[in-house]
Amino acid sequence: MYSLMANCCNWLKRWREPIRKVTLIMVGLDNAGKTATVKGIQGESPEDVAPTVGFSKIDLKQGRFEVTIFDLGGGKRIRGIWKNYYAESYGIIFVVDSSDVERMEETKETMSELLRHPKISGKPVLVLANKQDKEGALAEADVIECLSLEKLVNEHKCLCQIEPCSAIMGYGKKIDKSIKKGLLWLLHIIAKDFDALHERIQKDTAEQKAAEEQEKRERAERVRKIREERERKEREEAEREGRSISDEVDPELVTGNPFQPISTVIAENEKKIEKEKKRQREENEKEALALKPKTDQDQMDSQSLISQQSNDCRLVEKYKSALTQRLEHEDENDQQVSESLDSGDNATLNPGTENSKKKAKKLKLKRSHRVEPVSAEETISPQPTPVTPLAPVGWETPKVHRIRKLEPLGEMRHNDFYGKPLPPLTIRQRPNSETHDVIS
Ligand code: G3D
Ligand code: MG
Repeated sequence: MYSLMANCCNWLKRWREPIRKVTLIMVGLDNAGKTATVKGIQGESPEDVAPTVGFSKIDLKQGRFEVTIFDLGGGKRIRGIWKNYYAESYGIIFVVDSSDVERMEETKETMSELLRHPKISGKPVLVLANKQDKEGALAEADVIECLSLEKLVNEHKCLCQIEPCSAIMGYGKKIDKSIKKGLLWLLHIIAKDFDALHERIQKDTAEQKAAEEQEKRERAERVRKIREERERKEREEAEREGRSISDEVDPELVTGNPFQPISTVIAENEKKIEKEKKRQREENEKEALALKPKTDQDQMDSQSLISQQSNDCRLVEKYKSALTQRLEHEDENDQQVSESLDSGDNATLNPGTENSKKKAKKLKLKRSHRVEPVSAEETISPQPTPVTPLAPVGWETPKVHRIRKLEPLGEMRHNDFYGKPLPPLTIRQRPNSETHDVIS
């Protein structure tokens, strides 16, 4: 009756206990059997396990505990990630390949480094001396000795339990009892001092988060500095090459949010197009303004040209009329002279009569050589002298440039087709002739 009452009290006590979330880490060298062990706990076959890349996680419920176990990769290169899980870990499961004596030293160093870590020291450690089914596997005592386990756990004040086991012996309910016993021991230790442990984990996790944030900021700062340095170099390069950096990078694109709603993008594009149109209109107006005075000037120039041309025409007309009058006047004179000549009034002719005859002859010649001005350009010089209609117009006999009499050819040098100098030309008299001939 008393024991029944005690059991009831214990059951009630446990029922009233809150559900506790506990995180555990499973570590150890690669090939020690960690994944096989985890799978066995989870109720899956531990055979044909693939090497763990990074980590795997399982969740299970054990009594009033919700347990999360992180199976962390044990390769030498990947062991660095272990420390990221130390802070939130309530306890440690360390798996040792008891059959691999050669790696005991490495196992010892790894365990020492683990227990030394400030976020691990003082926490409970379960050591699973795995692969006991294998021939030549070290017994529990030998493993303790090889790893100097007593010394290590005392140094770092870690409660420790070692369980010789075999992960491939069974899984689920048929799992190796040593594994189950070891897991229960660990959870029991954690439960015993749960509040203190929980407080520590909260504190360590907050510190780790702060450290991670700090690291993020530092990384962002490093990236910013690298980017600034790169932009500075690009600016310097652009300045050296004489091109504008704004042509290459649109600052709006860099600073703006790349994930804009489509309506915003369309509105912005419309604004840009409107701006561009406005700019073009302004430019066109400016060009039109710049062209206006030029047109006026052109008009003035053309007007002055027209007036000049009309002046020229007027001058030509004047010149023509003056010339016609002059010729008519001369014709009259000529007629008078010819009449007097025809009348045979030679006796009345004074010594100047002969001159008159010559003059008449000359005039006749002149008339036969009359030339009318063809165009203003031909007759009017660029700056014509003012011509009055009554003013006498020059009508001089055109100067005849006589071609000079050809001299007889003297000695001359000629070249042949190829440029070779030919013998000088000589003048020789033709036989039976007085004329000279040239014989080359
Ligand atoms: P790890 O996760 O620690 O790296 P694994 O180790 O769980 O991947 O196991 C590595 C190898 O050891 C596996 O074999 C696995 O089957 C085997 N193994 C795990 N536990 C035991 C055990 O208790 N006894 C024996 N004999 N073998 C075990 P493979 O051949 O798949 O590499
Ligand atoms: Mg593994």
